[in-house]
Amino acid sequence: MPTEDMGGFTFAQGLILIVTASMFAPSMANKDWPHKGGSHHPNKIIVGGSEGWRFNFSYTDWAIKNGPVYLNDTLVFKYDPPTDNTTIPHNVYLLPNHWSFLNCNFTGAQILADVTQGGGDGFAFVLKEWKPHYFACGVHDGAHCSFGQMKFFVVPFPVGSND
Ligand SMILES: [Cu+2]
Repeated sequence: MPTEDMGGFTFAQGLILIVTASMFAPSMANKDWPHKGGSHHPNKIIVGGSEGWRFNFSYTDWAIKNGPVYLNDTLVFKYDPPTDNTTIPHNVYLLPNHWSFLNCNFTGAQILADVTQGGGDGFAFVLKEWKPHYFACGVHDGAHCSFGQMKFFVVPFPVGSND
């Protein structure tokens, strides 16, 4: 039937529009995308820089100042394991969505690293997916997230091909 054909065609066109729009969105947010004159070498980024992963440091500010991240970049979380009572333990969770991020709600969150995994060279997480990644510390029922600013999100940009 012509009507159904028309409806299917329109739906397909709509999908193409959505996909095309989302493909070009990063180029508007980031002048460096896609990289020109060479491929992107994956970076290793220490979360918080010399501050590491700790209580009472704005990782949202840090993430903004750090600039764009790209697919296959590695985020490294460094925090001391709880060796004695003087060390405040931390961990790393991936929150499922923006609402859980805003509210520091860990329902459905995925633990990436426990309190022992931030020692030494730190816990390394490779950004493999083109989507928002919501990171947070889940210690004390999310108190480090809510009151200690231990949360941030990044959207790794795809890497442009060589020109
Ligand atoms: Cu913490």
